[in-house]
Amino acid sequence: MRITVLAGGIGAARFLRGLLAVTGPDTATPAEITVIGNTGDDIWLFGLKVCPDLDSVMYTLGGGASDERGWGREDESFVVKEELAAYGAEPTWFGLGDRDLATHLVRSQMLGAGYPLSKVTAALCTRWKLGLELIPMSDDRVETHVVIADAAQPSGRTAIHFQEWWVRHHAAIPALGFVQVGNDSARPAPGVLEAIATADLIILPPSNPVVSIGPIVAVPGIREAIAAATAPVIGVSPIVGGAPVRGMADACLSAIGVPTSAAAVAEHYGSRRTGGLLDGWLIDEVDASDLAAIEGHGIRALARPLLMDDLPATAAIATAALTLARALLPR
Ligand code: FO1
Repeated sequence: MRITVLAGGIGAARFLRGLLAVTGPDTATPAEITVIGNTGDDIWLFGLKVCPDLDSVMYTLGGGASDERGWGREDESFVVKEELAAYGAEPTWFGLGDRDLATHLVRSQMLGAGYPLSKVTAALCTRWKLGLELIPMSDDRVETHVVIADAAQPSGRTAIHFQEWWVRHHAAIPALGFVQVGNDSARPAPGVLEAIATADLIILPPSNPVVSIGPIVAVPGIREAIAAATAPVIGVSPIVGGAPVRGMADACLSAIGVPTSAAAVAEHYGSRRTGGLLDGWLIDEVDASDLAAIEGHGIRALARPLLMDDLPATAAIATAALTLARALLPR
């Protein structure tokens, strides 16, 4: 079985650990997994290309992630960061760890030598042995920028890089919207459309619907490929009991006028029967009252515990996604 997963950062990386656990070669549902990673979070800093969501998946599945931070490397130090600050080199608000810097140095060196990001990602992943294939959504530069109010501007607005909004300002400045800079000329990376077209199952894990899944399906051609795919598309709600399980998806959803609820996110993604993304939607049992509303949008729904507290819990969520997909076959 071929499974294609559209992945953001931390939530997706944790879900993938559970999916790998239940689709290994000796399980009842062995699968080849391809992950299409979000690169809208990417940022150039000090001449280095940082790819937070790709690195979250790579480090988490490779066993090198800092579990408590959810990003960057375990056993990390920040000596270079301190030295940069001593020079007054900005930005000082982004925590580049010493071990993490090696990833950005290798990546930037290979990009500088002319390798596309997809080739660079494959090269970096040979060290980490993820047990699946990780492809960036595009080899072209696409960055999520956040529109905020700015009285100093004639338009009353300005845009800052997603990372400045997220890390420096903790998403505390109201976002008036999100812009995918560079998106118009971006193309899916090699293998992305094929991974969608040949999948037996497509999964949208519990990633941020706006700044993780959103940028991926905004790359010209990807949303259309998913709508046309023969595989069922199953999503896992990142919202439980009216709040994001982790991160600040509520700040992002409110910026685009979507309520922070499992049902509202399903409606935002839309049913594939009406040109949207989803055939099925996993919600937590606390949101079981939403089941009818979600089914009313033409999306099959299943209520299961969705908190990924440990590997068995996450594996159970992955199994529930496979179960829901089987209930939807044949399309
Ligand atoms: N997130 C923070 O909240 N503070 C940081 O200083 C920080 C540094 C950082 C460095 C490398 C990296 O790959 C990720 C980093 N992140 C940091 C997380 C990052 O902002 C998020 O992982 C995603 O961009 C949002 O999912």
